Amino acid sequence: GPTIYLKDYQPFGFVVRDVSLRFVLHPTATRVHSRITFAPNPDATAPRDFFLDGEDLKLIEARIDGTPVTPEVTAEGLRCDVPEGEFVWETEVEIAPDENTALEGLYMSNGMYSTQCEAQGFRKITYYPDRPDVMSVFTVRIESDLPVLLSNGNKVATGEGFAEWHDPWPKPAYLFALVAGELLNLPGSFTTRSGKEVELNVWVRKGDEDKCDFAMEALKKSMKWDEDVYGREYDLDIFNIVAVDDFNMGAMENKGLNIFNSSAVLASPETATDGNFERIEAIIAHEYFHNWTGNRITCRDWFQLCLKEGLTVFRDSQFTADMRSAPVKRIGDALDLRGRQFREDGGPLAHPVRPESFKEINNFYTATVYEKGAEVIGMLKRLVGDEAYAKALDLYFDRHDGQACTIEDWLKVFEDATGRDLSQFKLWYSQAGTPKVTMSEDWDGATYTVTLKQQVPPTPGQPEKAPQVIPFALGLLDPSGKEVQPTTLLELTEAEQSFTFKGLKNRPIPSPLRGFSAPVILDRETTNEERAFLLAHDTDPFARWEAGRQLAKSALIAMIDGGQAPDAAYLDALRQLVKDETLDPAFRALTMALPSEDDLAQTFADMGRTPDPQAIWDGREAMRGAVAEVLKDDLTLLYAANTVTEPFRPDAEQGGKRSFANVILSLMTRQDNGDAARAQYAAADNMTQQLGALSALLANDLGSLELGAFADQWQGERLVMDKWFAIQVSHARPDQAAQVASDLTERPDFTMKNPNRFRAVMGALAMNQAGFHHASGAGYKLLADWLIKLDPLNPQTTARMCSAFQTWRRYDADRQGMIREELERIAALPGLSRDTSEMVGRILE
Ligand code: BAL
Ligand code: ZN
Repeated sequence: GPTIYLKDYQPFGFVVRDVSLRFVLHPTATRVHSRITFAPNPDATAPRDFFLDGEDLKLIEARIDGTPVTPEVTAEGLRCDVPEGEFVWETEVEIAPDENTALEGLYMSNGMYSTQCEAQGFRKITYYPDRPDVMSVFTVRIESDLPVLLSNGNKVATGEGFAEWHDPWPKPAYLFALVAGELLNLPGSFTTRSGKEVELNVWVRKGDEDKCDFAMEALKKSMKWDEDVYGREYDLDIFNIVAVDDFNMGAMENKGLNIFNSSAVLASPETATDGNFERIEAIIAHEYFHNWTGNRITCRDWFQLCLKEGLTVFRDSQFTADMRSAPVKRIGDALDLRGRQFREDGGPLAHPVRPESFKEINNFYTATVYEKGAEVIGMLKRLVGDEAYAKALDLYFDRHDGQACTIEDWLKVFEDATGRDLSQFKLWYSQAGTPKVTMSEDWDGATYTVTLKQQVPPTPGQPEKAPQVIPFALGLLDPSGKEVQPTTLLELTEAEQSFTFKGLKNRPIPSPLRGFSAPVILDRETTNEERAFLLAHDTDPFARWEAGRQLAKSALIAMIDGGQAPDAAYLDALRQLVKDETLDPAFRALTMALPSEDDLAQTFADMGRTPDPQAIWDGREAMRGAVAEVLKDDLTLLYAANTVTEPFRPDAEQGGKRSFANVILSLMTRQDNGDAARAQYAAADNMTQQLGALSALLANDLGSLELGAFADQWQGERLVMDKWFAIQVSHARPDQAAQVASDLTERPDFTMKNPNRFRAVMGALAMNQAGFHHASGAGYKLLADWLIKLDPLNPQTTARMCSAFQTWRRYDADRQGMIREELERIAALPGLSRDTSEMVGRILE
């Protein structure tokens, strides 16, 4: 397919005055009538070309001002001669939602109709200028015998077999949505700060109505938070959320009608873990926040995706930090960024936060656009300060409400609000790659000097990089552990820069990159003594956790690499920390978690070494055994102290205790042959404890009885069964992982048509690093086999899962050869989707 470039952007030749759609729903022959008023666009620069996007549509008829016309129709759309001035365009097309397995456009899922239009799904519904800078007011009439018929905006009419909706806010087609089905609603209401009453609904399939309360509460909290913190009020009479089982992403922010993957809505204590609850709260907030950052102000073109996604992720992370624990959230975000975004940034799929070209935009809903995009906003806020940030955001909403904008517009409001020149800062949007910051120090007895050097590595298509603006937060401790320099923001703008601190009595111990103040890799020579010191004394929770992590990593590397015994200093520091009652249990749980296999593999690669997945797996196992041994006299007490006895609440306090108790339980299981885990499993009245116990058992090759009981208990609950599928693959031993995954695909309840179920097995396989990268190559082959099967049905999910192969060049020649073979096998498939073809091509390049 052709490559599309940011530099080629041209406005559309026409404006859309209004859109009126009529759907006559039928599983295999839905009729879509459109009536659209077009007028010449005065801002258009090129000659006007009336081309409307359209894919997989059967054109029944087209009219201009009531007169039938015969457009030239291709696989991508249609072109037609049109009058000079304003005109009314009408079409009738036929589509087959039941045959739409790509889950893009209008499709059916378990008997209900649903849509997914972002990025370019609306063109599978009708002919339209399917681009975000074409905005219009939509009126939608749905005709069907199904009882619940929903679309965007406010409901204006309803009767036997039909409903009509009108959305007064001009929007791009990607925000269009339609839902029809036999659904039940949990109703609610919210009164906005100006006193407007908004009707709220969470719509679900029968049987799921008892799992909506948490989502409803999360929605209300989000609405309130956006008023309190950003001054943003909701702008329609009604806000609907719908849960759909078959969905490619987490959720979608369609105006007034958010559509969610059911895994991102449905929760009860019995069926959802604390992690699920937190994720649901964050996604509900994210989609709701899009109403202003995405919908009221949208993107001019898809290259600007980070304009809405980076900002909205940043907003939802602020929300979570406010609702839960800010330090725990920040550590989680750093883990996620390093695990997913740094990986992407360091490999063949690296691209700037604002990409400059693509073949398939669906491939750019990435950790870089989303999570690094959010980090960039966090840095901006840190650099200008909270007050200036708030001022700039107010200006953004004032100036650009109702517009389709660019990153230039975004940065201009910050420049205008603060007087700051952001031209160098803008490199964060255009240069790919994770900057490496090398820190060195000097102490002359009176002055402490910190020298920072930055280097942005070459990435595909970008061999040379310029220095970026890096906000580097630093604190200093004296040798007694007292903080002698509170957190100070150093602004690194040059390739190399020094910063001095005077008036110190002793050489200080630095606490660098506090709060993970920039998404960079810090390179600094240090000692394990110093790491242990920071782990014991640092006042900054992120830096403290980071010190522990570095200590763990260094101990693990020494074990894996040099066959050394587990580092006694690390084990001792850990023992102090886990027993420190002043520390949040969630923080202690995070500090006990070992660096992931993938993280260790990358660490070896960064040292210029070839990682051995099996050795890494063995090393982590040995370390867990050593930790269990050193804590063995403390485990029972720690477990008891962190066992929640009050009724279940899905909040940070209880969740933190449960997560810590589960970590302790997994260590106890190494010592007691599974007694404590079996007891927890039997007594559990919530999924966090049930799954935690099952996981502890499986990790120790115990728990086959519980695994069977779990399936019997939960066979009717799709989302819980997804966990059952995934946990077996995650805990399979390296030489068995591919076989376990393969066996699961033989079950009647495995289906690749449901992305959640597919990911539960294949995603878990890709995450089981030692299993996926097992020397037999069975993991590679199994994943490729299934990607080949899935691609004709669902290109989006297939393409996304290809990223499992993105780290392939860090491995040895045998593994690289096997992976190349699989990638080439996929690439050679006749009729391979544009999505998968682009991904495989980039990975192989
Ligand atoms: N806009 C796609 C889903 C999301 O980021 O909210
Ligand atoms: Zn989003």
